[in-house]
Formats: sequence, C-alpha cells, structure tokens
Amino acid sequence: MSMTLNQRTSETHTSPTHRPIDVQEWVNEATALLEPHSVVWCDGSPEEAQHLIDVMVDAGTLTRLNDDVRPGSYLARSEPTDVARVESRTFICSIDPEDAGPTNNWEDPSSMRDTLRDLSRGAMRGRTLYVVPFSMGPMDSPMARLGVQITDSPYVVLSLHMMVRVHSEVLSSISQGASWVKCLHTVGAPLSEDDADTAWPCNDTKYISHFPETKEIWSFGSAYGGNALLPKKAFALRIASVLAKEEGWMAEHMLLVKITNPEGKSYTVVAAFPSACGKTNFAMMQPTLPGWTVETLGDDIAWLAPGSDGRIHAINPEAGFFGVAPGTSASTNPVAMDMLSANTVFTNVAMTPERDVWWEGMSKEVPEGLIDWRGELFDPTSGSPAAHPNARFTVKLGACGSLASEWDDPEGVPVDAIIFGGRRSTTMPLVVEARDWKHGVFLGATMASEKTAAAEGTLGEVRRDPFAMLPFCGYNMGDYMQNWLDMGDRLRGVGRMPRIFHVNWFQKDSDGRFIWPGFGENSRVVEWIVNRLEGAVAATESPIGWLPKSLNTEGLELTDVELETLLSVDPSLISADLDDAEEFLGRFGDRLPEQIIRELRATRERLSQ
Ligand code: GTP
Ligand code: SPV
Ligand code: MN
Repeated sequence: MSMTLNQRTSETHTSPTHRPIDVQEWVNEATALLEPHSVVWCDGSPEEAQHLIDVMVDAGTLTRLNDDVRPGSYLARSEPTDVARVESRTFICSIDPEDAGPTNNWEDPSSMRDTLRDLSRGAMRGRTLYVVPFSMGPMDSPMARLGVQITDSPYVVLSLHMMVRVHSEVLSSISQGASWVKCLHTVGAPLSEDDADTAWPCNDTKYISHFPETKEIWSFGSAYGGNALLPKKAFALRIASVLAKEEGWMAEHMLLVKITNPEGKSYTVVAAFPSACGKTNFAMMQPTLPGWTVETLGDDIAWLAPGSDGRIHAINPEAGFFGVAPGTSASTNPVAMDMLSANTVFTNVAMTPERDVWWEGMSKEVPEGLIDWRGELFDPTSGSPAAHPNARFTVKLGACGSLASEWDDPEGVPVDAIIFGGRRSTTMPLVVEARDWKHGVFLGATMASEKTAAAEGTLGEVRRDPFAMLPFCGYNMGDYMQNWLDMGDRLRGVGRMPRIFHVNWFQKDSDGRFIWPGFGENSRVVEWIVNRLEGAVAATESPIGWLPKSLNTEGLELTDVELETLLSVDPSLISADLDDAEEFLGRFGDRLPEQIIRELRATRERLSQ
C-alpha cells in the first residue's frame, strides 16, 4: 500500500476504523495547538521510509552516501547545539516533588503543561505532524507496551522505523482497549510562508518532560537521540520504570546477550553500564577465548519481569541500535562494522571524499579531504575531532550478524546473571561478584562512572550513577532501589535468582593507559562469571564481594603487578569511595531503603577487619 506523506489530514493513510477515538482526540488537540499544515498517520512501511528519505534528501537533512560502498545509507548533520541528551532540561513532573527525588529535575505538572502549551502554540506551522504508533517489544508479548509518538521531524520518524516496531496494528490493539503512552514531540521551529527551512530544525529552548502519574511525555526543541526518539529513554526507561514499579517488574539501562560456553551450554546475561561505557561493544562481543560465543539480544534497554517459571525474564523493548560511532572499528567491534555496511543512518560522523563515513578510532590513518561533522573541510591540526564524540549510527536489529534467534520471543529469555559496570580509572576491580542479591543491589546503588560525551557536562568527572539509571529513572531513585530489593524478595525461594557481578574494563596505569585490553578479551571475564554460575571456580573474599583467585590470561601481555591491580581492591580507595557513596545516598533521606544502609555498614565492617 503506497502513500504520500505530505498530504492533507483528510487524505491520510489508515482508515478511520483503525483510529482509536482516544488517539484521534489527542491528535486533534495537538493539531489545534501546534497548527501543522498536514497530519500523516504512519504505518512503518518501506514505502513510507522511502518517502521520508526522499523528503529529507530534498531538504538537505540527509546526504546520500556512496551506494557502492555504503548502500542505502545516509548522513545527517545536526545543529552543533543539538548533539546529545540534555539532562539539565529533562524533567520529571510528578505532583509531589518527593516522587521525582533528589536526582531528577522536578517541575509542577500543571505549570510545566502551561509552559509547554505556550511554547507549542503554532510550533508546527509549515510542517507535517506525523502520528507514529509503535510497540515496545514483540506485539504478542505480555511484556510489550504500546505508545504513539506525534512528531514534526521526518528524521525522528525514520529513526523510529528502525528503532521500534512501528505498525498500524498497534492502533487496532489500542481500539480494543490496550493502554498506550502519549509521546508528544516537536522540534519547536515553525516555518512561515517564505521561510527557508534549515537542514536540522530545532529550538535553543529545550524541554524533555515526563508526567509519571498520567504516563505522558512532552518533548520540545531537540531532534537528537534520547531527547526526541521518545520510545527510547523517555518511554522505555523513565515512564516504563514507573509502570514497572506499579506492576512489579523492572525497566533497565541494560544490554542483553546470550553466551554459549565451549560445552554448548547457554546463559543469558544483562549488563547495566552508563552511556558510552561499552554496552554495544559487550552486546556484540567476539570472544577471543576459543569455543565461546556471544549472541546479541539488545544493547541499551532491557525490561525484566518475573516469568511463570519463577525466574526473571528479559526482553529488549527496542528493534534497533542507536550506537556510538567513535571508537567502533574492525578490531573493537567487527560485528558492528559489518552491520553498518548498508542501510544505516549516520548522524554527526565525518564524510570522506568518496562519500563514505569516518570517525575517530575507525582507522589509524585519518583519510585526506574529510568533511567534518559540521560540514566543513576537516583540519587534522585543529585539535578538534572530525566526528562528534557522540556521533551515532541508527540501524535495525536485523542487520546485526550476531543477533540471537530469541530476539523476538514473546516470553523473553530467563536471566542467569546481572552485571553492573562503569568507567573507573581506579578503585573498582576488573570483576567482583556480589555476596547475594541484597549486596548486589547495594553494588548497583553505589555505582559510579566517569562522564562521557553522551550527555552534556564535564567529561571524565566521576559521578554516582546508580544502576546506570541516574538520567533515566522516572521516579525517586530511593524507591527504585526498593523495587530492586522487592524483586529479590518476590523471587527468593521461588526460582533460580540471577547472580550479580560488577565489572570495570577501564582501570588506568600511571601513564593514563588502560591496563586491561578490553573488547573481545572481556570474554576472559565472561568465562570467570559463567564458571562462578557453575560453581566451577573458587573466589577470594574481599570487603566488596568475591574476587577471582585467578583469571585465564594466557596469551595476554600483562605483568604480575598489572594483574594484581586488576584483581584486587585497595582498602583506602574503597573507604574513600564509600564516603562519597554514603554522602550521595544521604540525599535520599527516608526514601533510602534501610537495607542499603545495612549493606553500607556491613561493607565498612568488612573493611575494618
Ligand atoms: P549508550 O548507547 O550511550 O547507552 O552507550 P553504550 O554503553 O552502548 O556505549 P558503547 O558500547 O557504544 O561505548 C563506546 C565507548 O566505550 C567507546 O569509547 C569504546 O571504545 C569504549 N569501550 C567499549 N568497550 C570497551 C572495553 O572493553 N575497553 C575499553 N577501554 N573501552 C571500551
Ligand atoms: C544514552 O545516552 O545512553 C543513549 C543515547 O543510549 S540516547 O538515546 O541519546 O539517550
Ligand atoms: Mn543508553
């Protein structure tokens, strides 16, 4: 079925019977407020995608890359002011500020609505309003949730085609009574009759607002990533974490993989690392240890719920990857390099003279004649990078050569291990196993990591980032910690509990070099973790959990001192880190679960022994 995207409201695609009354009413309200010149109901079809591409190539939003080297692929360059998530402009608008908690920006819901309504009046003038129905997770999964995004950005619609399951059937389910999340988005750049459009319309004023009580999202002013692809962080983490708390499950910033050992036994593992800290790399790991395989299920978000077998089951609610480009190469992530060989939208990478892509870390030599991410001839002596450090690729899950067959399984996969991790140049060892679930929750609650380019702020600054969810928890983080503890209570004794670990690939030596080789060599840590699950290796007790007695480092060039640094803890560093964690936890006041304080005290006691 073909369609035209720039047509009048009366001529749009889906027949009225497919339009649920409540969605239609919401679209009507939005149309009255935003005053778009047309409204288009999207169905996620290839024809629709092609039309969006044509519109954007015409508008200069997308540049077609060389079809011989990057078939079906495009480059987008954002405004230099719109390059990452804006945490300072992200709001949780609960009625009670305590419900947003000390780690979120809070604003009163009705005053936020007033602000956004004022800003949004006529904000889509001269633009098309797209209505995009989508499912997070397989449509037939009990764990799936539905949503509809309104947006005036064709770039966002095309990205949603790749990132989530966009389908008219979603509207049928809503008509039959399924609940859904309202995701309202505008770039906030109205056009008057004689205005020429820009390639990346956006607004200097930005709001990424969430209404946890009514499960709504309203985003204004940005077209970039998590600010604008509302199913991703805004829905699948912030709003979903609220749903999860209410309904007894968990929405997490986690990769999801299936690992198979040389004996052919498979395990599923989830891992929560902060933004740009290695989830995509882990999700597509090519183990250097012979006989091991890692298959990909997801690289950013996992929803975890108790299954009928009493175990925690996980799904990836997304259907695509929005991954960090810089640092991706044939040696660090060959699976991704292969996946990006066609049908990919690149944003803010550099372009070569033959209209192929390039970014820092892709190759040792910098190609001559690069056009940088701002669209200017690149000067390698300038000291600034050719690709923006948060440049990203958008591609469908199906393009991933290591995709596990279970990726679309409505029941999800039962989880064997949960891994936390962060970017710590010191303090945290390569791997440590939690003593039990409660202690594991404490390790998650006190995680910290150095800041990356994925969000605005000071690079390298260590900040507490509980469960890698600091920017993504839609309610009070203290209550969220309680939800983790409750999950343990619910499952204990019923089924096999996942074991909890913490990893750190990022310890540095005194010259500032990474000590651990990382990437495919992380399979050595995976081997230790799996062997722990099997009860096949002994471990050494430490104040923060169980450390490896030994690790398979055959073939690695590591000195004994380096290995010792990787696999041990320095009590004085741990003690200082606990002080920092305690201060952070203190911010939650009486919302901090008692159990977390007990774990902190117990850690201090073990330290003093
Ligand atoms: P978001 O998509 O932002 O949530 O992040 P992500 O966790 O998926 O980030 P990604 O995997 O794309 O992280 C990329 C960064 O981590 C790049 O700078 C990589 O070089 C670096 N990285 C990933 N794995 C390793 C590793 O094992 N060792 C080292 N030293 N760096 C790594
Ligand atoms: C992250 O920042 O953790 C991302 C990218 O995964 S974004 O979707 O922009 O949030
Ligand atoms: Mn992420």
